[in-house]
Amino acid sequence: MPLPRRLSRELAAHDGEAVRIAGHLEEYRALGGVAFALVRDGSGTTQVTLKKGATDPAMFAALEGLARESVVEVEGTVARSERSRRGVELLPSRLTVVTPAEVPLPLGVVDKVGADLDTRLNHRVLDLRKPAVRAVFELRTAVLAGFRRAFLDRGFLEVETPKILRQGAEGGSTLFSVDYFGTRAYLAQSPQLYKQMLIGAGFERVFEIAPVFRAEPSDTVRHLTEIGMLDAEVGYVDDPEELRGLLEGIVADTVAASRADLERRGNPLAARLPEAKTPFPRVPFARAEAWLGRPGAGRDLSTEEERAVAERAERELGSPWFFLTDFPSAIKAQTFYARRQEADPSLTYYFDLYGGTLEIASGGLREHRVDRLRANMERAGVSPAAFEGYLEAFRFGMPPHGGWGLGIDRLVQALAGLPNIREARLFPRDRYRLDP
Ligand code: AMO
Repeated sequence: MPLPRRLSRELAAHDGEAVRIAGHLEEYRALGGVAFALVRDGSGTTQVTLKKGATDPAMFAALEGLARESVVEVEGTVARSERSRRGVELLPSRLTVVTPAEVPLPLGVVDKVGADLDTRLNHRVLDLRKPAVRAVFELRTAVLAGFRRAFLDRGFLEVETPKILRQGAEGGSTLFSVDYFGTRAYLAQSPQLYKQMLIGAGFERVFEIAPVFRAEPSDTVRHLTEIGMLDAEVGYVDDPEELRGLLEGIVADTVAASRADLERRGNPLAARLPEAKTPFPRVPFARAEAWLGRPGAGRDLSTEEERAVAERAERELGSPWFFLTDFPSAIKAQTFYARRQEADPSLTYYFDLYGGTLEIASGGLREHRVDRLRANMERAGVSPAAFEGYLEAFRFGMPPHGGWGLGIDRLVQALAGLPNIREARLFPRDRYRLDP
């Protein structure tokens, strides 16, 4: 019977026992009579201590000649040790080299000098072995689990909508086309049309967590071409405040649950997560324009303007989270599904949610009356005939509804304080990157 495999984090509870560990050989250092091998697994690093006289000399020789990052298995006895980081060390009785690593490593895992992001992403598997990089994906796991919990607690159904479409919803310029058995199809930019159709199906509340695709040619620290999107749609809402209340509650619960989860794991990002205290401030778009000194310009914010507005909001309103509300209809003209305000049709019921200096989510009330929806499409230069399947959902009884789309990569970027969105995805896709 092989000994049970234990993770590094579990060893302290097994003092004096014979165990087996396995992982990547991070480092081997021989200092006269003793030598240390650091073996890293998914939970941390174990110090294996070899002692001349007590340890089989063949083991010293095997480790001496072994490349860093090889996978090894070590059997031995757990012993208390003041000097090791975890308070315990492993006194080895048997070493197996499972798979040796090649030399040289294209990217060091424990090097003090940081590599540039391109090199890191080119050799992402090695990069992901770094505990600080792995920590981001523990955060991402916690965020996804937190969202699922928050949606399920609020009575939402989780749905999966098609990603190969005949038509896009978010404007033609960012559509990727694919050859679909000789006809042209597109990769979904958003589940937008389908989540609305499910409200027509009487599903009341739906959410989806899935990738979407944007042929986004801009090379920035906040744009990707494959994005993790969290979409939600809610039926029988007539007030955008109800939507904003739901969204901020879900974000606040998710941040709190993520913090608790990371604290349990001892993940240092727990202390970084910005407080998400509800209600988040509301900033009407017109107020943001006044801040920028360009009232009524009627165009969307540039990246620099977004940042300026976010900094001002944080300074004046004391929250890194805030809603930018009441987007002008002129700016949302292409967003044909956006509903105009009854009292002032020059404004929509659309809003963005900011976290830090990043736009994290956007959403609002939808136009649920089919004649007005068709008129919006025509104004946007979109042919209603091309959207018959979507429009059918509106022709046979559609409740008033609304929802939002939240960029998970941007949220993780904001929560972890990452300078570049690429670091928030395992294997990011951008204008120039298709590998690995
Ligand atoms: P929108 O296009 O604003 O809205 O997208 C919603 C959120 O997705 C994120 N996002 C991106 N993140 C990284 N790279 C990109 N290229 C990128 N594009 C968008 C942002 C943004 O706030 N259907 C609507 C949502 C709705 O109305 O329900 C939509 O997709 O965080």
